[in-house]
Amino acid sequence: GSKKCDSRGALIVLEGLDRCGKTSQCSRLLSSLEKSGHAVESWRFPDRNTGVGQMISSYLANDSHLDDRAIHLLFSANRWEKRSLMESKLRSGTTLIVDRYSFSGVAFSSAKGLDMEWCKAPEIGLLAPDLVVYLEISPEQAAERGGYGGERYEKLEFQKRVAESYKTLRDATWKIIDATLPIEDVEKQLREIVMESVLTCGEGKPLSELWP
Ligand code: NYM
Repeated sequence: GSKKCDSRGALIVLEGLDRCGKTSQCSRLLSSLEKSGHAVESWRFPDRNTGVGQMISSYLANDSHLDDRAIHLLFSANRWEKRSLMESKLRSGTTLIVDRYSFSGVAFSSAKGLDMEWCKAPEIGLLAPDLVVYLEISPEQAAERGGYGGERYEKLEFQKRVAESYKTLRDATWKIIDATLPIEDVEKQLREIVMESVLTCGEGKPLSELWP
């Protein structure tokens, strides 16, 4: 018979509080995977380049006001509008490193007091990541790092609640890295964890959907 081997790229998600160092780690990881010859792209949510993304961006800049549930659904829609491209990239063998995903959606909105199950519902059916890496830092330490950019949510009291939400959300499959370690050490740990996941997906691990 025909042995099925659907080699594909890995869906890697990085999560964490604002100022945890996710964005620099994503770009370091991208160049290191590129250097070793992997097909890889770096994505981020919110993707501010789409129409929905522009509404989100103006909300985050405090240029517009939106109902908490309305903005939550826009963040989700912003992932839905990228879902089919995401799937075709993965199936064609490209690994995606994604800076924030549904977990940010749930953690930030539930930190406002919205019910967590309600927050999770619109994410059902999006692609499930093969790996979630949480860059852990206390809200206090994150706040000390060169200050926040002044966007909505970038306040110590709010970040404390986001940290609590992340704690509720995370499960045994998440990999936690101490984000207060030197940047090179975080990079090295991250690369090792990611390579393992890339390998498994290359061997034909099936794609699945949220919430597993
Ligand atoms: N954020 C991000 C949400 O509230 N919900 C989401 O679904 C996503 C993806 O947007 N403070 C928040 C977290 C951040 C803010 O993200 C902008 P970034 O990574 O700073 O561009």
